[in-house]
Amino acid sequence: MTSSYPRLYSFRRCPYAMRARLGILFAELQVELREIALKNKPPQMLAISPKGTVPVLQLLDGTVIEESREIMTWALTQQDVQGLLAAQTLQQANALIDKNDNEFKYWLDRYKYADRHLEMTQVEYRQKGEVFLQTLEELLTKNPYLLGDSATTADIGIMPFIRQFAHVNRDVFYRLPYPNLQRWLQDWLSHPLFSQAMTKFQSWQEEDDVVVFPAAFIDRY
Ligand SMILES: N[C@@H](CCC(=O)N[C@@H](CS)C(=O)NCC(=O)O)C(=O)O
Repeated sequence: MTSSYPRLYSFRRCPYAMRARLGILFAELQVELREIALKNKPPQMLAISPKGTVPVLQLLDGTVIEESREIMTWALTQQDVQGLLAAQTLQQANALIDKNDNEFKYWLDRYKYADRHLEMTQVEYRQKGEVFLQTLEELLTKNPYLLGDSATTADIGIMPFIRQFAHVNRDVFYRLPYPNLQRWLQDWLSHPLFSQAMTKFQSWQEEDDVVVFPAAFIDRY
């Protein structure tokens, strides 16, 4: 079936895909969502993006965007009512996301799957990850959001990864000395757009009707 929306291949629990969905929600756009299973990627997705990672966005003109940060930025470039791409913080936001993706994610994966990486203990992996948590804590000591009084791409681009880190062991996370980060994460977890980003969908099948995401816009939050 042809659709009049850009098409997003997504996986609910993937933090990169969460980043893309949050970008789309904050931009107040709608896309056609195809939920996939990582173990059974649809050939239609692999045909447009052979590297096989989610998220992937295909625009109406056929352009394919296959990096989560680019999808988030594309969405907010279409419309950015809340100023997440504010020029004065953009460079800093990109630097923080770089740190997240290139350094923190490495330790996060090892902390999460310490039993598969026996070079260090789980506590050591956690402590390596905490270096980034300390950076964020320091920023959040000054401001309610990472880079000021309102959300930027740094917040929505990084939050899904901090959530994953916290969820390795919530008791441990909430006992760590990062009260501002803990408050920030809690606020994001209860944010209506985050709840919307985590809507559950069945895995897409070719014969399915188009799933529009979001199905409706949230008026107030
Ligand atoms: N740099 C990519 C990374 C995306 C990524 O690694 N996604 C994971 C899921 S969270 C994936 O699709 N992995 C492929 C697989 O597990 O087969 C981005 O930012 O979009």
